[in-house]
Amino acid sequence: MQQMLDAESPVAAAARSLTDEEVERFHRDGYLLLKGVISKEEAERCRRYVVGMMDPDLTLPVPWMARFGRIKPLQPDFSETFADPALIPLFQNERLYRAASQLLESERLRIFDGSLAITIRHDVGETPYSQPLHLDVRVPTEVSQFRLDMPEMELAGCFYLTDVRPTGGGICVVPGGHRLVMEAARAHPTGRLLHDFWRDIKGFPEPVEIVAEAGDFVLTHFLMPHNASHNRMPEARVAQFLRWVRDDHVYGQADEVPPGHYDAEQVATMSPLGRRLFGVEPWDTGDR
Ligand SMILES: O=C(O)CCC(=O)C(=O)O
Ligand SMILES: [Fe+2]
Repeated sequence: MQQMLDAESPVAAAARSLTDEEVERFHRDGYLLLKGVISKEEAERCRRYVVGMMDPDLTLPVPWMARFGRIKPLQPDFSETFADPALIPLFQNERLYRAASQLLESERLRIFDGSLAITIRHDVGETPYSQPLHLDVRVPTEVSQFRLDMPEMELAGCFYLTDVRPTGGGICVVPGGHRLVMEAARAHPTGRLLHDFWRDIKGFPEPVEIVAEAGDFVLTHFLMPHNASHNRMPEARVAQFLRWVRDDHVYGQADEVPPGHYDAEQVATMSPLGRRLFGVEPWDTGDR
């Protein structure tokens, strides 16, 4: 039994997947474009699955949102996570896990988010963007200041499941913007509260759209100001969003998962690494 656990241990397989140069670039720019994290075929399989969630008559279920051509599937309880068995391979991608481990400086990570977006063409709007520049962070709004340490940190990002050409609805980031956020927050006693709790950031440099291909992953620092561009292109952009924290995350994201939270089919699709990332199994089983 012990041997079986050892053989299955995701940690034994965990090695660096980013070069020193990439780690340096991540710290400098606050993001990295990782090319070909999944194959084009796998991206296409996932794209079809996500687009297939839409009713053929284009009825959008009541909880779903549609803003400026950006269609966001939501669960009946308005939660945004889609850990469907067909999409679980994206969550437990080994190369991404290793990159996240390097940047979060721990092998004991938890994964979450799993939200989806289908961005269809949108022909109007004065700015190139469909959202204000913002942060999405787990730091509660009751907390007045960021800690700026590893147990607070999150990594974020998205899989492109379609090729994204310029003005094709891509995610937009401010190169080095995470450092501007840290500077601004540090200089203010209630740094968490600035810019309407960082939901509407004003006065920052213009974000740049990430142009990339199906199967690429855009990895971002959690303090990276970002938004999405309007899709002015004929093709829909399809993306899946993921986030990682360490298992000592201070704001509860790595809390225990209640038994039965994931059904048997979901658990059966999870790899040993996946079961730990989803919190179905604790990190301290097996030989580490
Ligand atoms: O669609 C995107 O690429 C980014 C969307 C985003 O940042 C958000 O909805 O919070
Ligand atoms: Fe966002």
